[in-house]
Amino acid sequence: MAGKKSGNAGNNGNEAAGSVLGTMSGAAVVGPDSGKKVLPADLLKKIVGGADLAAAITHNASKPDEFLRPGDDTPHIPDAGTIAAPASPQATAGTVSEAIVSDKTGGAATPGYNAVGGNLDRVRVDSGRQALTTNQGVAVADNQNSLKAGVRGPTALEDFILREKITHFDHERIPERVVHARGSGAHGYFECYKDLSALTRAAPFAGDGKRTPVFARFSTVAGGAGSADTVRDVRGFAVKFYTDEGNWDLVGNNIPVFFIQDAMKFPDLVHALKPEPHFGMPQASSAHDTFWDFVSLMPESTHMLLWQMSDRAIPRSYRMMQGFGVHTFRLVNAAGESAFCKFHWTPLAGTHALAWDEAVKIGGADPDFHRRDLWEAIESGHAPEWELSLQVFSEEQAEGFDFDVLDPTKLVPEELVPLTPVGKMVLNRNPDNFFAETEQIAFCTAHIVPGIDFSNDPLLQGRIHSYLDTQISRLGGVNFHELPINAPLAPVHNNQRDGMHRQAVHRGRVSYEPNSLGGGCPFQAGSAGFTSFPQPVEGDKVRAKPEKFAEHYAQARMFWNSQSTAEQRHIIKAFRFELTRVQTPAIRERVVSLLANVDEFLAGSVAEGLGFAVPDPAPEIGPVVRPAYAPSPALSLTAYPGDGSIRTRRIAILTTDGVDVAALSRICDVLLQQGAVPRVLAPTLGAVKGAEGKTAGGWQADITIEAAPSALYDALIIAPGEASTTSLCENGLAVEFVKDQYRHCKPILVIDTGADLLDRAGLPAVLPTGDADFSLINVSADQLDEGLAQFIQAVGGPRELDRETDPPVV
Ligand code: HDE
Repeated sequence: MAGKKSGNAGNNGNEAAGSVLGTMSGAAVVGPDSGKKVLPADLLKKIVGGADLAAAITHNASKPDEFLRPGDDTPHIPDAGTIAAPASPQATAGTVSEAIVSDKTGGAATPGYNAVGGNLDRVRVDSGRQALTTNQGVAVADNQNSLKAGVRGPTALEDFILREKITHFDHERIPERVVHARGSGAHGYFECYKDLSALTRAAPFAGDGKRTPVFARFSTVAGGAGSADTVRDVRGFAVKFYTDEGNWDLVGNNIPVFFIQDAMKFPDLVHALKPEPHFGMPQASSAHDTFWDFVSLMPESTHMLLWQMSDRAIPRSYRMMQGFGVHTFRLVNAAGESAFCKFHWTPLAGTHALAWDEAVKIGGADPDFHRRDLWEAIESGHAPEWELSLQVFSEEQAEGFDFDVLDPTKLVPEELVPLTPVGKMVLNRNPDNFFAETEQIAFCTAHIVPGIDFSNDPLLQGRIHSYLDTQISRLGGVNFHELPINAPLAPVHNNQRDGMHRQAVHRGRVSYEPNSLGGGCPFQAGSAGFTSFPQPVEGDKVRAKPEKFAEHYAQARMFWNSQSTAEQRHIIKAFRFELTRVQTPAIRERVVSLLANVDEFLAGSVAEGLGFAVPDPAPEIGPVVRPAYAPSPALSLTAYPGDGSIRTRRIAILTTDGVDVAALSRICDVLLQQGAVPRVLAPTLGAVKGAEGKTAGGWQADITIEAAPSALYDALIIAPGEASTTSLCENGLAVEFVKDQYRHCKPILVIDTGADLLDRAGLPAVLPTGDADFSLINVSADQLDEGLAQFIQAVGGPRELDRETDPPVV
């Protein structure tokens, strides 16, 4: 073709085509008159069109843009790549035979369209009314017997059906996540309240009321995939936004700070946290020597340790915990202006926690407690919601802070930078398939979109590498982005090719850029694409931390001082529990020496429980200025009580034969109207009989007292009925049930004779302080409605933590 114009008038292309036809020696010429090299029209279009495209792009016009010249503006954003429009679809085809259609091939690619992305409809499967087949689509006649040589003989090697089935089964498992293995997730959407384009050009914030589909996954950190949900642990809070400018993953936790300041220490932290390598224990728990050995030598962990020992680490529900992006991020608007930003998720249901004793008991009674809770809430139409708020601050403001905003062991107090609500997330659809969606979803901090950028937080910088890398082994190769749950809704077009499990069928011969044979496509987007914020960088190449990173205790103290008395009590008890399980005395003492830098009472109380005097405070790292912070009320769980509703709250109603049927019906009706989940518990399953021996208005026991202990319920009602109460008083399980409800500070409503069970359980009528216990409600039969109203208020409010004594009296 060199030196020749192609596709010009008067040239039907046959002549030119002659020299470029082939894959090597030239394709067979077909046509009505092959002697005259008359070519099929499609082939002509491909050859001539391709040559025209190549000729249209005479040189690489983007080249000069690659260089920064004196006086050039930064950020340096190149122009979009040059493209040329093909004269026909054939001009960019890999093969003209794409016009030949079969049931399998379908037609040719739609120009500019990648069918791998998009919604999940393209891969949904339902087998209703379908026969069983092999993976090759061959119908299976007998799914009961393997193929044998004689009915009592050996199995034949040729049994391809058995072998395919067993082989697939043998390979069903994939590696679990190295951390955050245990988790659960759901689909939903993010809705932006107001256009935020002045602040960021990020797609989810690009319009009033704009909705972006999301998938959120909540998780624990330490345990394996089969571990219990309610262990004491940090919770992961990861959200994938399928924005129209690509996927953005906000991979956060339910605690706003972290243990370490540099990615270099993450493998050490996780090795220390995970089961000890010699005997593989303990599962899903930080209460062992290696964890506390490590963190006690890492004073920067102190702040996070206080959060981890607080009730944050035993949430009542995934739906009732906050989420935090942890690191400082950047927002960038279309003009290239940038501000720093911290991300906060706040649950509309309020922040609520379990009692430690309760969390331990739930671990045995229902290890799937949080997974079930999320699933059931969505299934019953109570879609959980979180509000997203931003803390936005400038670089100049950040320089004035007492701490370094690049240090992930520090938070930005709300008193310094208030929260601005910007939108809400609603999770309203459960996955169809746990493995395909929740397990295969691949979150990655490197997944950001135009308008969002990283800060230089050294922990974040390391994460940018880690997540993509880990998915390669977890999901079996570099094409995990094509898994349906990971595929963006935004179109994907690039020159990345091949690799394990590739699904895309790329058309054409071009897989490089720049090109002319593909008309220059896919082309670099220039200012329409992602550009990194041009943050100036200075200084020597060095392995070190900035000075402000050396102060470790001021914010730990702020957190401690911001907790309610009950929360402080729980923190002390958690430290005592964990350190009691630590076997090495020197490690226990080292931890307390960190606490001695935070608060005298805290350190003293922990030390007392461990049977030693408070050691000297851990030595200072160097000359550091320790700022003094006022308590920050927002750091207490009590700051977010929720809307007081009892929707989705699980209420146990203890009954047995002889129950007052009318009262039971009324109780259930009222609770259902409130959106609560009443559960009738009785010693055995089956109909619960009323006083006259009749079936209780159709009420059946939902579950037995034995099968669903107290810890699984938010509150308790002891239904009235003389015979019923008498028999429950003789049932040790029922008595234990009542005691646990009291010990876990939950509301209890007793009606009429039900009060006998309170006496039998030895519950004090007033709080240890001598004040009335408004969550222990005792009414006569004719006051049922008033009692229920008070009960509903108590369930919707905080637990009656003033019941707690050390040791518990009940
Ligand atoms: Fe992660 N983290 N992490 N992490 N992380 C992973 O990625 C890592 C950190 C967080 O539901 C892994 O897909 C490094 C902070 C969540 O699938 C891995 C460092 C925060 C999830 C990884 C951190 C998190 C992960 C394991 C320090 C809160 C679960 C499997 C430099 C802001 C996401 C995987 C899900 C998962 C690495 C620290 C949150 C190995 C190297 C800080 C919520 O890539």
